[in-house]
Amino acid sequence: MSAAGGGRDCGSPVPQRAPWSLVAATAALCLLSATSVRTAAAAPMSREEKQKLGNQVLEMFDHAYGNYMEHAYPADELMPLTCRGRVRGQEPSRGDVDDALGKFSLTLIDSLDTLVVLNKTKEFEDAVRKVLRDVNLDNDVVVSVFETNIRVLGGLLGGHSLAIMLKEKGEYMQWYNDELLQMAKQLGYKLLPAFNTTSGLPYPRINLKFGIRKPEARTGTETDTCTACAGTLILEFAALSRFTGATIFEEYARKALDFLWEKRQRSSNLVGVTINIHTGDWVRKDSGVGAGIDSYYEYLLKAYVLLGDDSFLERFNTHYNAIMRYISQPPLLLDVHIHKPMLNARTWMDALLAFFPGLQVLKGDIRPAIETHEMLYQVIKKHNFLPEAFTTDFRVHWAQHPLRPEFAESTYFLYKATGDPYYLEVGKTLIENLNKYARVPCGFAAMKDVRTGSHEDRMDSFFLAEMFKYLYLLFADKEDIIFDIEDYIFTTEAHLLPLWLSTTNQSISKKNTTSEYTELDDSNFDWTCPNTQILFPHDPLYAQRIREPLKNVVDKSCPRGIIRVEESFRSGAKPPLRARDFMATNPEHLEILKKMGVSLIHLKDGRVQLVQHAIQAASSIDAEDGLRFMQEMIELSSQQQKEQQLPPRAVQIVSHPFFGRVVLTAGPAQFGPDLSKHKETRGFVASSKPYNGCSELTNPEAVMGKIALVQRGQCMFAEKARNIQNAGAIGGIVIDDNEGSSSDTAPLFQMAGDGKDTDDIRIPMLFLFSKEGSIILDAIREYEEVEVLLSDKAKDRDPEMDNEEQPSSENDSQNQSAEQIISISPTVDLVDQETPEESSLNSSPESLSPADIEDAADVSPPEQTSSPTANHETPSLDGECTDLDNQLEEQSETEENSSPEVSWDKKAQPIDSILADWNEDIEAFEMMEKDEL
Ligand code: DMJ
Repeated sequence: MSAAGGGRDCGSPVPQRAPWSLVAATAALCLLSATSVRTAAAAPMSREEKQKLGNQVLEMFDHAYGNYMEHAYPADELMPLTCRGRVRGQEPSRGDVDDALGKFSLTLIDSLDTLVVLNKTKEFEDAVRKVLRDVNLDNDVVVSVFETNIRVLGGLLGGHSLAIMLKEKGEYMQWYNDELLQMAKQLGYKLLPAFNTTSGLPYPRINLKFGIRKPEARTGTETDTCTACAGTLILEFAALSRFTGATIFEEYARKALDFLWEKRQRSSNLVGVTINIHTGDWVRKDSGVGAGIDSYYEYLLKAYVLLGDDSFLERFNTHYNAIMRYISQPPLLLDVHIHKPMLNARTWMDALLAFFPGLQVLKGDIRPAIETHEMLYQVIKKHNFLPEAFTTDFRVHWAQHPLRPEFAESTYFLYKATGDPYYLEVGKTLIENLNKYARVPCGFAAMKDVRTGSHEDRMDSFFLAEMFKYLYLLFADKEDIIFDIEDYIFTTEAHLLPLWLSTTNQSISKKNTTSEYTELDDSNFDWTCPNTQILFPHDPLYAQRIREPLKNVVDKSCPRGIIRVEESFRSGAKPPLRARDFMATNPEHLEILKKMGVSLIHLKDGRVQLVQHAIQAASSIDAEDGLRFMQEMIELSSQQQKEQQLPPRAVQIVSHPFFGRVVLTAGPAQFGPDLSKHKETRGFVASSKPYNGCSELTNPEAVMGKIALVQRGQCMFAEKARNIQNAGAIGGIVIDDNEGSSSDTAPLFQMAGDGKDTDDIRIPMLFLFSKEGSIILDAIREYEEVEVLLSDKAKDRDPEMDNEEQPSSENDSQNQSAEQIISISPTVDLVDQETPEESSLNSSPESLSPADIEDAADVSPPEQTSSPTANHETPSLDGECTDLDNQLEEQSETEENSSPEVSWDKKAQPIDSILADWNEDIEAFEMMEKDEL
């Protein structure tokens, strides 16, 4: 079925279920006629250029997939920095994120249908044979039910869908006899025991071999799961049922969805982030469209499209109205509390919500989709990638970026809906950034820190399943794809399921239709497709006009508060006191605090501590304001702590064959020159003798003019620095002696001084964990001459990098190195530490169990006690615009100007305040990990 011939009569009410199998159900649903509209704002892209970009995507896919197959397969994922497979149990655990790895060649399965979309039919045929020959689904491994469903079950079903399509065409896959489907069914049965709860919500994890509960299973004691984890099953499970005729899968997935719907917060119609699978109580009552919830909404709308069941559309529309009412604050999408939806729950957004504009296209709500997408694009332009989380004033909140596809997905759907070539340019930027910053000799590496450009030894399977599909489709014309993409719907992992399933084995939906929906009023049935004539009324500049007012939204942004203006003024009352405006010396503020039940305790060290007793508030409204004030203060305090930390640094390997492509995350030193102030140092590396650098070097000739490598331990960092400096080294890298340690799994820290004056240390020193250090040591073994750049962020890659086959001559490199050695002037950096060798840079959330932490912000009246500690000074956010270009620089300046106590001495801070500061990040981080961020 072609898009143009799509069956639905967009624009006229269709009160019965539409024959969805006839409807173009890619996310461009009902909007495809708009593709003929071309805006004048962005110059149209020629067919040649589109083809060139499409070919570039193919080459990039080959680089990623080829390296996986060559160096990692049959392992689940490629580790692109060390060029080997990630085998669970053989690498240090990364926590929940490893639950996607089931020793089932995850990346191969997740890539199956991408091969067909990219027209690599021969490779697809080979890949299917490999899956059938090599993959074992019966491993004694505990895996995430959610991840296994979307990546593996979805991957097998997507592979099956395209295998039967190819077979029917008569050229490829003639031998295929539903073998992938049989594997999918086997896997489906393996997942079913997870649903053995009274609620019908699945346990979050399952042992592939032993299921749940049995002692050997090592799982089944969990009480909570995320909403997306329980609500993102219906497409794969229904497809499995309809393909095989085994109704049980669709039944189970429907039951879980019915339960979530039943538990929605009835006045706001929102759902929380985590739910108790036994009681159905919301465990986390914050609600957004990103981590933990995202694909629940996606699956409601897509289940309607795939299965044609009205109840799913009704539910989706109900939630969507709530989202647009409370969460959407264009161009932002901000989490709120389900019970108090006018209250924002945080001041930052996570990267997963970047899929939402794509979903809005499917819904047909283009304007907010354009707005949010534009905002996200500007954040990307600032940092090259979308940081894992960023604040409402667009500063980096969590700096990593695991090559997520969501933004590319939304870009593709917006292009389909608007035909605006602007979105092709956006795609081109994504391609350029991936090649420039993430491409390494052995694949593409996730960004460890978008600010420094450092890498993580990780290439997630979704990068192949989704990113390349969306980028390729963005530039492809109809004839570039060997089948009609509009006959399929994309799952959340971009696997393709055929729309004809809507008319196959429908008995299940009939059997399970509940009568509950009659209670809802008709306005929830948004039956009609948006009329593209109205959406784009002969106006080729439609999208451009929506983007225009937002064009500087990131650059010109001032820090935002977390309370909405309209709410503050709703009652005509004076807006409540904002944490960022609070001054402990302002008598009016103190009065307001008192009314809100917040008392101020002056600590001996000059700071103040805030404690709230809701029961002491003048009224329940004041108590609520107090609660909100405390939440703001906790966020502010946590933000300030982050800003007061030294950001991580980068060690970039610039010599052949790396040419700047491999960037390692390094811990900074509190002494030596400040690398953020254009003091980067470039030089060849040499090991010190003794390797611990704790005494005068016996090989000064080897380290002279070079960057000396020393091993951690046995003496102070500053002592090592002095010894290598005396031997003539121009910089130093301390490598952790703790074998196997890695910045992937351990919190980075900064190297402290030795309690004495460290002004005499004039060379930069950086710290690498053992795994990152061994990348340099391995390179020395293999290439002897290894040159690195020590800096605050990765610099543009060398021109040689463009020709990886052409190693630069040794002399050239040496000349470059000589030219680029920066003269080092003495700088006084930061403060002495009481701590003997190191101080923590990160709060090390891993070391704290969430159960140990009281959630100060969540304690309910009447006896709420929250105690963030604030400085006497008004927080520096006051009305000033932060120039993001200078953000890191400003950050360093703040560090230099800040008092030691404020910057470093966490010991002086009350423990509950620190815990409260950490708590939100820990919770959200864990949640994101669980949700496979
Ligand atoms: C993918 O596995 C899926 O898109 C999922 O729904 C969310 N996260 C990842 C990619 O970021």
